[in-house]
Amino acid sequence: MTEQCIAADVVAADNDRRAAALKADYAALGEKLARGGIDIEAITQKVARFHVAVPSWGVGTGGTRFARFPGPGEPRGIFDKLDDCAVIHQLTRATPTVSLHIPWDKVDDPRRLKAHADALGLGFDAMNSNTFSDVPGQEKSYKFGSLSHTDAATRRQAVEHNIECIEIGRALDSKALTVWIGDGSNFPGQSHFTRSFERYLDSMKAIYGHLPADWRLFTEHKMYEPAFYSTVVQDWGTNYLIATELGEKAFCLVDLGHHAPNVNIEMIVARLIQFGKLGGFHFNDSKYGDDDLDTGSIDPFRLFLVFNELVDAEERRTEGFAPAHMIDQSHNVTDPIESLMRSANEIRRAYAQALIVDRAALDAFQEDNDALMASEMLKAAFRTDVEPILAEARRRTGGAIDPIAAYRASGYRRRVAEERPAVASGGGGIV
Ligand SMILES: [Mn+2]
Repeated sequence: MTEQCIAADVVAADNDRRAAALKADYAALGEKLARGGIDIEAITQKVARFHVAVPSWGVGTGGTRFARFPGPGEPRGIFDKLDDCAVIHQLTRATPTVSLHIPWDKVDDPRRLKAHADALGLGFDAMNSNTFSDVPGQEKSYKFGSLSHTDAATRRQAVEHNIECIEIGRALDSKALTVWIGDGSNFPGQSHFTRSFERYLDSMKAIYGHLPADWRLFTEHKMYEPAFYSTVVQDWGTNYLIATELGEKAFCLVDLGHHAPNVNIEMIVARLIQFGKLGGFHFNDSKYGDDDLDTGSIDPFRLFLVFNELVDAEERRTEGFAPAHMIDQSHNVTDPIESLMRSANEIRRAYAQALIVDRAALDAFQEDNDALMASEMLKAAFRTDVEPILAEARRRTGGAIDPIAAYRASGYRRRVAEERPAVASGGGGIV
């Protein structure tokens, strides 16, 4: 029996108040979609099966390099974080797995962590290593890099940390390791582009050699920050080279915030799918850089266009296509649980909208070079309000019709604020 963090009767009472309106809205949308030959039931079932992993670091309040303003009831450690993740899944039914970050989530006995997650009905997604900051007592510093460091002993320490992440992940039934490094340079001439990339590849090959047979290795590119002139894994091309050099278990992870403004991310996604190297996503949104804002809060059309490529690949039954979906956000001014619930719903919204694109018509307009109507096929799907599908998918699977309303009605944050004394820092996420 799964432990419920929010009383079932609170969710049921909130759902009861909304059920009649949802029924009417769902029927109306079903009728509208049926006129275009789309079966709403098929879409709802696919949406209900669509899951995205929540990052453990996302449930703590994030911060900027200027300040961090902690919220009430912040998780004190990974066990509290799992409780908060369970709330998100209980209400959205979209987030059954948690992505851990080591060393932030390191515990003496991973089996205790596994037991706690099992009791909450949660599993573990990709493990995330951290060689972009130092921990107390660490022998070598990562100030000038980690996997690409000029010093062999520092590189070895970073490799060993990643191997440790794999070992912890094995105990938790994780099946993937995500590697993002802060390595790079702040000044022209500071580091040798080719030699630093050679050192990085050698280190990654050592990590790859320890990857279990049924695991995948995700590498994440980022154009700048913390290094401001160059980064070793700067762009998707570099990322593709890495995945190709390492082998068939290595894939590219696309973090939506890790590109220059206006870069055509959906096309990058298409390219990686075409060559079998799309590992998955870190979903978030941004206006200027790696802003880590709530997914879909700034540019929901771009998110939809990414999902348009994913659904296209799904419907073409592209061989080996199984991207890992993860959220990667930093919440500075909202309740992280609310932001993550909203984000999970926005991701499902983009998926549902992409599912209702008339692909046969789109193909025909593309072949005919009818630019306006081809564009209109996408806009028509994007304009469709699919909220009744999302709400019905949640309702049918035991979630909340309106997760944020049910969450606020539950008083969960007030309750944990009493149980959890304020802490100075909680490993707010910036990866
Ligand atoms: Mn990321």
